[in-house]
Amino acid sequence: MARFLIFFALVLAVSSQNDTQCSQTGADAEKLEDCITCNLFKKPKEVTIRVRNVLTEPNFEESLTVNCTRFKTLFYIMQEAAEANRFFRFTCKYYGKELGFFIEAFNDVFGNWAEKKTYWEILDGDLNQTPVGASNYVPKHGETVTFNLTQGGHEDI
Ligand code: B12
Repeated sequence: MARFLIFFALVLAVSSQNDTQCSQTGADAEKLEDCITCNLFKKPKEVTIRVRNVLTEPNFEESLTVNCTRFKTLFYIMQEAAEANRFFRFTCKYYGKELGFFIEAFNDVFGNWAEKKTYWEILDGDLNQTPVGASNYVPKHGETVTFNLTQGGHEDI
């Protein structure tokens, strides 16, 4: 019985240590990258977010992997990325419960639909446009989601 209790205490200690690592806020990218294992009782989920602008000067492309995310939808995982690295800070507009948030800018680089027909499209791991926005999209474990500044509308426009 005593052995069982010691084992259980050890499991709890390891699990809560990982949980603290995995759920820290304001962590820098290096610390997040160190967080390789998840809480023993949670499934690991790792999502890479890529932000790509080859349309306007200065061009840039940055990626960040969020390990052990505790969130389901892309919008919250984006917040973890923004906490880890200021490059991933974004601006958005809320359109209500159904559509959720429209992503207007990364790092203060805005799409300009009205004048130039540009916007930040969201691409899944196969580089296809996601059928829903950031608030409803649920990335898979290991998926890379790309935000690409593009020109022209999506399929049904
Ligand atoms: C025009 C349009 C766009 C334009 C909006 C340009 C503009 N600002 O005017 C552009 C090309 C930028 C666009 C982008 C996207 N869109 Co769109 N879009 C439409 C479309 C064809 C018409 C919307 C409209 O004008 N309604 C009429 C006006 C009067 O009503 P409104 O409420 O003011 O409309 C606004 C919102 O719909 C908003 N908007 C447009 N798309 C999206 C997507 C999201 C997630 C949000 C929050 C808001 C939003 O822009 C409209 C104009 O301000 C609808 C389909 C439809 N027929 O409704 C799809 C639609 C709304 N879009 C859709 C999607 C998926 C996207 C993208 C996520 C695609 C992608 N993977 O990149 C991106 C958004 C990415 C991001 N940065 O967040 C889906 C949403 C599905 C869902 N339940 O989440 C729809 C329903 C099309 C579909 N195939 O099902 N879109």
